[in-house]
This record gives sequence, C-alpha cells and structure tokens, in this order.
Amino acid sequence: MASEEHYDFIWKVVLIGDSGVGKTNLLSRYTRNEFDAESKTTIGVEFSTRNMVIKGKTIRAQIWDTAGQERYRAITSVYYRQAVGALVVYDITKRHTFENLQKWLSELQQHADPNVCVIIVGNKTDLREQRTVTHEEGRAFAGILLLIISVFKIIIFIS
Ligand SMILES: Nc1nc2c(ncn2[C@@H]2O[C@H](COP(=O)(O)OP(=O)(O)OP(=O)(O)O)[C@@H](O)[C@H]2O)c(=O)[nH]1
Ligand SMILES: [Mg+2]
Repeated sequence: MASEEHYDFIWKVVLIGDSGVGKTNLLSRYTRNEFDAESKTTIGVEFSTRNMVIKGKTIRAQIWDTAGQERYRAITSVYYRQAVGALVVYDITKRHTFENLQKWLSELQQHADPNVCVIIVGNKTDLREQRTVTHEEGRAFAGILLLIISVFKIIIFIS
C-alpha cells in the first residue's frame, strides 16, 4: 500500500447494498486490514482512502461507504455523483439482499454517472453452509463479473 500524501489521480468509488451485508467491514478490511464482528450500522456516509500504484502513477481510491438503511437513502444517493465505480454488495446467506440488487442498480442509474463501472459482490462466503443464493444465480445476475468474497476470512473468488 502506498502511504504518501501525493497522488496523481483520485478515483471515487461507492459501496452500496442492503444494511448488514458487510460494506463497512469490506472498507475497513481494504483500507486498514481490520474486521469488526460487532460493527454498528452506518449512519449516512463515511469514506476512507487507499493509494495504489498503477503503471507508475499513484491512484487514490476514495471509497464512500453508504448506509444501507432505507431511511438514509435520500442522503446517500447524493454521494453517487462523480463515482467512477460502484461495488453493489449482497450477503450470500440473506436472499432478500440479493433480491434487492435490482433496486440498488436502479438507484445508481438515477443518481450516478451513466459510465460508472459496476461490480456485484457476494459477501460472507465463509458462511457458505448457510447460503441462500447459489453461485450460479449470482453469476447469472452479475453478467460479466461477480466477486464472491469473505471480508471476515479474506477470501476473494473472481467468477
Ligand atoms: N461471517 C461474516 N460476517 C461478516 C462478513 N462481513 C461482515 N460481517 C458481519 O456482518 C455484520 C454487518 O456488517 P457491516 O459491515 O456493518 O454491514 P453494512 O453493510 O455496513 O451495514 P449498514 O451500515 O447497516 O448498511 C457485522 O456483524 C459484521 O461483522 C463476512 O465476510 N463474514
Ligand atoms: Mg455500514
């Protein structure tokens, strides 16, 4: 991880999806390598950054973690603007979080740039005995790219 204050480009990415799917832990795992089994629900939005070097240029990923709870929707959707990427997260053990993906994609369509790069992420694969969404269903919905991950056990499976 490059830690310098200097960066050449800044890329804004938003994390969206139902409450409890693991967005805040995904961010803390990525930016600080931390996991909290008792994390509190996010109120509004928070962001963290992590720098990476690609082809000699330092890119700062500025990742916005939004609240999944319905009551914050009006606030959080404002933050979709100018995002170059969106991670739309579901919990493989909670089917309703998968069924709500379409709603999240519609939110993005309404409020984000039309060229935003969207990646569907199925989290909590460490709990795969309790899965209620099959890999094939996730794959069919995601189309080109599906990430199946566990931010608890640090598993990333690209499908
Ligand atoms: N077993 C397991 N638990 C996870 C994983 N990721 C997150 N959790 C747990 O799921 C719960 C919810 O995680 P959060 O990261 O707070 O969920 P969120 O999507 O940010 O929820 P909101 O802020 O309410 O939108 C917490 O108890 C986490 O510890 C994972 O990969 N595996
Ligand atoms: Mg959260």
